[in-house]
Order: sequence, then C-alpha cells, then structure tokens
Amino acid sequence: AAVFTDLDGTLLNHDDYSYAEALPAIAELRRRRIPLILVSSKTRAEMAQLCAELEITDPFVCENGSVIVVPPAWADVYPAEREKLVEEAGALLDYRGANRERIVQLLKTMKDDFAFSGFADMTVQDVMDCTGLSEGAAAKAMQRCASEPLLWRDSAAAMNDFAQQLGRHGLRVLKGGRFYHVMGECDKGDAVRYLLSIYESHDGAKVGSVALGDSPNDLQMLKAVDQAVVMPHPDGTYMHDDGLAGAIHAPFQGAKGWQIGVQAALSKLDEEKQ
Ligand code: 2M8
Ligand code: MG
Ligand code: MG
Repeated sequence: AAVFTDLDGTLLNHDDYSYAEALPAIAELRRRRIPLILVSSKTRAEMAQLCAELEITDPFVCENGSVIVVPPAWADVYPAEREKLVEEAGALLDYRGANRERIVQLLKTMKDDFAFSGFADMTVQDVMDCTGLSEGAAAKAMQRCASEPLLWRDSAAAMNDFAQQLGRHGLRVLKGGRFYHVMGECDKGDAVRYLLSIYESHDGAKVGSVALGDSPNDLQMLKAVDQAVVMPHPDGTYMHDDGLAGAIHAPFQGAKGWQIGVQAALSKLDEEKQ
C-alpha cells in the first residue's frame, strides 16, 4: 500500500501545526514498510524540514502538485522524463507547474480589478500574523518557486472572473485552508497518479492507495486513490466532496483525526483484499 497525505489541517493540526498525536500511526506505517508521501501546498523548504523531523525518505510533493521531490535512490526508477529532472543540492526535482515569478508579475497587473494580497506583498511578520507560523517557518513558506498564496478580499463572483482570467494565461486557482493558491495547470491528483504508477511498475502489481485531505485543493488527490479519507475543518464541517464514493470521514481534524483515519483506511484495504 501507499499513503498520500495533505499537511495543514490533516496530518498537522490547523492551529498549532503539531503532528504529535499522529506519531504512533506514522511508526506503524514504517513498521509495515508503507510509504508515506506528503502532498501539500507547502514549499520544498517547509516540507524538507518536516521529512527530516519525521525521518521520511519517500518522495514528496510541494506547492499543490507543482514540484515532486524525488529521493536520490529513485534516480534509476524515475521514468521517461528522467532528463527533465533538475538536480539541486542533492535532491532531484520534477518541476511540473508554472514559474512563480511569472505568476507574481501577472498578479500585479490584476491588482486594479480585484482585491487580494499575496505572499509577495507581505512581510515575514504579515505571514506570521495570518498563519500563526513561527518566524523561521514563515520564512520557509515564503521561499516559493511555483505558486502564490492569496488572501482574497473580494466577492465570490469576482473569484469566478479572476479564475477565468488566470485560465487565459495557463494558470489556475485552488482553495487551500487559509489561502487561495495561484499556480500552473497541475494539481495534487496528477502528482499522486504519477507516483502511484511508478510504485506499481516497480512492484509489478497494483498498489492499494490511501489519501487524506481536508480542502478543495485535495479533492483530485482523494479521487486518485482507492480509499479517500476526508478530514473535518476546525469548525467540524467537511468540504463539499461530490463524486467521492466510499470516503471515510475522520472524526477530528489534524493529527488526532489523521491517526484514526489512516487506521480505518488500511483496515478497509485489508478487508477488500480478502
Ligand atoms: C499555505 O497553505 C495552506 C494549506 O492548505 C493554506 O492555504 O491554508 C501555504 O502558504 C503554506 O506554505 C503555509 O505553510 C501554510 C501556513 O498556514 O499556508
Ligand atoms: Mg489542508
Ligand atoms: Mg494543503
């Protein structure tokens, strides 16, 4: 099996970003040699730190599917586009999204028509204030290469317009927990399907897959796997998940709900195998 997971509000608590209550389930995955693939809106700098803390050596997916970070040990199994991989500081990067500089330039031209502020308009202190991240963590969240998080200060109707205009430039906007993310034409679902196909061709067999997420930017990832786990928002409501058949709804947000969700999903996969 393989487990794909969102971070904020899913593996990490929404408010304090703690994963402490998920540690037993993470240890259990390690015991069973089940890869744990982190798939987040977060940056490579943020995610590399988390992988180091959790001793995760599996690939991970940054900025909503824009970048896959491939472990060096995978260099030979990573297929076709091998020559497209960029080597940076010992990591192999598969860039799939847009360039953040281009996104930020385009957003500048849209400021007269829409009310929003992006990370490029904010100081580290501003990002700390609207996320609750520490100074070091906020600085890492600002090291973006392929997407721009926005605080939207305009109407829902304006958001539709905004999304259409971005579409004309080959960009899209996805809703995360706190922010809207402007990015290239890719998503978490594409990255998850791609990684699953690599696991499957390596194993020569179908790999049972689980994904956990809480927000609309997770929906395509949840649809890409055998067993989806939908996490509640901090207010107890669940995202609108039309078309997600047989999903498990975790009873709590963040690390506490994650550990229950992972266990329930793996038992369901085990049952189905029998
Ligand atoms: C942003 O992402 C979250 C994920 O859902 C959001 O939209 O609320 C990103 O900027 C990420 O890099 C950052 O760590 C996070 C902090 O809350 O916010
Ligand atoms: Mg989330
Ligand atoms: Mg996320």
